Amino acid sequence: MKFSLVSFLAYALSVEGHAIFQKVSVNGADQGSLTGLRAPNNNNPVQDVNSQNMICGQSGSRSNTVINVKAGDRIGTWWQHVIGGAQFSGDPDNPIAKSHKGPVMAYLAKVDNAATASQTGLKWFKIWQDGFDTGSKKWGVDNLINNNGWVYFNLPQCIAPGQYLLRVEVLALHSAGKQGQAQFYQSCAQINVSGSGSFTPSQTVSIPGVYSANDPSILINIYGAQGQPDNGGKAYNPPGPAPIKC
Ligand SMILES: *[C@@H]1O[C@H](CO)[C@@H](O)[C@H](O)[C@H]1NC(C)=O
Ligand SMILES: [Cu+2]
Repeated sequence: MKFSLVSFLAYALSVEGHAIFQKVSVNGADQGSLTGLRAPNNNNPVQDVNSQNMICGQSGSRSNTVINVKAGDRIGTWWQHVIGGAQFSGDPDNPIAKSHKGPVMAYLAKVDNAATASQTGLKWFKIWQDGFDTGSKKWGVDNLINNNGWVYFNLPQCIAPGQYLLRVEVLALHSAGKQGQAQFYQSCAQINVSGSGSFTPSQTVSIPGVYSANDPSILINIYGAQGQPDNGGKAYNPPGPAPIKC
């Protein structure tokens, strides 16, 4: 019963502590608020893994811009509590509530025109993830908070040139001990990749479809015996496929 009390308290304290992926940087160059993004305009999580909102979040803003990048570039994605940043001065839940432990993951899907392509029926592959470090006891979300809302990763050098949707996802597991209570936050960036790579994935996944509500990475109690959010010291395997290796 201790476990459920702890997760209940974590939920009750953090019910408003959500976040939105709302800005991209490329090798440190800030692209501007909502530029090149398909992003929700509220910070409510998606909790139904079969919802179309799992793709790029609840429909909100949609940019006409496609961001030019090179394979291998260092991409930054910026997460804040509400669009624009903190909800109010001193907002303790910016960039996201500290309770919202969980992984951060990035997927790509090839499209003909990233500004106009439909986001349904695409073939996604994972390029990066930050799960849980059993040594430091830090989750991907902890690293996001420590970087003031920025999450950085490199676009794989091998990916083929062309346009893609880049979907970046935070999965908050603070209440995930109960089915349907894991919280998914995601937006998609519209990117045009140049380079000389030729990688095309041999295996892809559908979104929605890649996750199930009872996936052991999604229906999970992350609290140890003292109520600490360390997955009981065990390794954590983020849901979905492994990131590609170049
Ligand atoms: C995508 O990048 C290529 C290579 O740099 C460029 O020729 C093309 O115009 C770009 N397309 C868009 C839509 O920006
Ligand atoms: Cu939340």
